[in-house]
Amino acid sequence: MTDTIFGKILCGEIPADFVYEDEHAVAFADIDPKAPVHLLVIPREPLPSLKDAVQEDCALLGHLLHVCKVVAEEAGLDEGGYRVVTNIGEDGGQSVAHLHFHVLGGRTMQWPPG
Ligand code: DGP
Repeated sequence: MTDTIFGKILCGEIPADFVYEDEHAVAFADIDPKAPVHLLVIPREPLPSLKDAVQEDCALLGHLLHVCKVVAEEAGLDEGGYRVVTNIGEDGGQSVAHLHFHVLGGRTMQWPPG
C-alpha cells in the first residue's frame, strides 16, 4: 500500500489536505496543477491503473466517477464544465502507479490533449 506516493498520502506519511474522503476514496489537490482547479480522486484500495481493473471493480470505478462529480461541484465547476482524466501506463502519461482521476477545471480545456 505504501509503495507509491499516493499510498504514502493515504497512510499519512506524505501530507495532503483531503477535500473529500469516504470509506473507499479520497480527493486532494494535485501538487503540480495544470488548471486553476486540479484535484485528484483516488481509491483507498491500491489498484495500480484502470487497465488492472476487473469486473469486481465496477462498483468502485462508478463510485470514483461519482466522487469526481461531487468534488467538481463543490469546487464550483458545475456551470462552466470540467474535465475528468485518467492516464494509463507509459503512453498514457501515468507517473504514479495508483489509480487516480484528475478533475480539471476553471479554464477552457483544449482538444486533443498533447
Ligand atoms: P499522472 O501523471 O496521471 O500519474 O498524475 C500524477 C499526479 O500526481 C501528477 O499530476 C502530480 C501529482 N502528484 C505527484 N506527487 C504528488 C504529491 O506528493 N502530492 C500531491 N498532492 N500530488 C502529487
